[in-house]
Amino acid sequence: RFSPVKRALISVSDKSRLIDQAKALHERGVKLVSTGGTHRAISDAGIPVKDVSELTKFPEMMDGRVKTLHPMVHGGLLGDRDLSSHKDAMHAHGILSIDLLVVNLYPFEAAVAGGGSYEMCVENIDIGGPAMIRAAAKNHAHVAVCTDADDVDAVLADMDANGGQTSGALRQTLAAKTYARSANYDAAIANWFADQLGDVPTYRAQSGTLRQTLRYGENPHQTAAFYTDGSDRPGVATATQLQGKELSYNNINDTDAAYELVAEFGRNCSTLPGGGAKPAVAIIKHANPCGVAVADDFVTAYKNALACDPVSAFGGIVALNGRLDKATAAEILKVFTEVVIAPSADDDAIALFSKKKNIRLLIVGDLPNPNAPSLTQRNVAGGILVQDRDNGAVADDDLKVVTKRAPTETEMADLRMAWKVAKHVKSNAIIYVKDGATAGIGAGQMSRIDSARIAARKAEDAQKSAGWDAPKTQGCACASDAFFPFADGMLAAASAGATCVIQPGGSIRDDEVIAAADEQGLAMVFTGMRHFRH
Ligand code: 93A
Repeated sequence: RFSPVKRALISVSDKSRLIDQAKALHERGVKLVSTGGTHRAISDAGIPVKDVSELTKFPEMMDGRVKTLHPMVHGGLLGDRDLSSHKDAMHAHGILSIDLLVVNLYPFEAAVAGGGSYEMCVENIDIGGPAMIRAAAKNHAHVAVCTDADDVDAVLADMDANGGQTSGALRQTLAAKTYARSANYDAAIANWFADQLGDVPTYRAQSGTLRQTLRYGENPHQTAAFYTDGSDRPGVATATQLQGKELSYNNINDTDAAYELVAEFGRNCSTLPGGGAKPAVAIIKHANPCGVAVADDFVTAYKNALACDPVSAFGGIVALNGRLDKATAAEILKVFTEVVIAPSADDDAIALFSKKKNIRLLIVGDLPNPNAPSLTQRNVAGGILVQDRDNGAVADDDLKVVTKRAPTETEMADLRMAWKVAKHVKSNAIIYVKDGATAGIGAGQMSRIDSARIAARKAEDAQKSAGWDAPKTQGCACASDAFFPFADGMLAAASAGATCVIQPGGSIRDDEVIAAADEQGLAMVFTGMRHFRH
């Protein structure tokens, strides 16, 4: 159904496109009404416009907190033009109908992102704007509502195509968009309050801005979309894609896993604060790492990560903690790879990639801080589980040697690395590390001993494919994401060649496990913290 547009109320904080659009509406014979600052801007541009206080016969007051919260405004937005009782009420009270509402809200999200004070953020909570857009959207049978400048373009085009009227289909779409906007706006406010209270999940609300409708979800019969959450956490959501096909749902999920993991090793970016960490590379498949390595240069780190499980790395995601150079790009291009993500890339590396059109190259600018608080959410039937992201880290001083033998310095370095990787592997997780590279990863098994065996088998497979004399697990460090409930899992690691173990401890059979470790001459440290990832 088509609706004429005779009167528009415009009240916008972001005035960047205001004048052109007000002019376009005026040229189409639309009468304009506006609030304080918006009114000033439009009339300064020489376009006829009424002040909303002429409608309400009430001045704007309380620093603008009360300007449109009035029956003259809300009656004009909400009155059903098809109902005689509504028309009678409008007539009796002299309420003029408003057919088009153009509002963008006080920039609350920007105030928070810009580090605004508590008072400034509170003052940027828009009350009148959301009330109006929700009213207009409810009455979308007659009223069109624009919550950003693109919507105004759409309305103008719709009017031009339909003799100055708006179509029911567009008004309905705009109404849907309006409620998504107002829900997200309120969610941003709720989340800010939760932050003020110390980042407790209890008062969190889901909030997001549509970034991209995805071709499909985890499987082709599932629909999917990608939302940004408004946080400034560097990662796949904030990345610039320099080339390659559109990212899929699984690509985004895996790329996130890769980047969060590689960030654990710190920034290898001379231009960023604390950017002196060693080059680290992680290769991810199905959200689990199949190889991680730290080295003096990225080529070596990539080769060592790849050597852990070259079969699984096929079609994988590669993440770097520093600038992608040409030599590393050339190595990566030898293996079929879906996505490469890094803080930055050299021009000649980018040029090399451009010859392989399908591979996606993402540049982020920075790495996420692995210790920063944020939330994870997961749906269960009838509910949502919310928790702090696992940003736990164990300080060296908190590592407790529990065996007769303490790890050597080299063992300790590999233990620490194995523990970092373990946090990013689905439970049950067993990780073997030798000389700064994973030697075997056992992920996602229902029993810990199976993960230990799978990690050992991966190392044997890698040995065969590379033609080494022995698997890299000989003399390796082993990490377990949670305690060994029995000695058997730990002994499986020992028989694969591990000489030292890192694990949370805390089993009622810790004594047995420690005794078995001592018997094997293993060195074992307890972290006191576990890293389940399900
Ligand atoms: O302070 S408010 O919550 N109270 C209101 O009555 C009200 N009416 C419109 N904020 C209100 N607005 C908002 O003012 C709009 O959503 C828009 O963001 C802004 C435009 O103000 P101005 O035209 O004075 O620049």
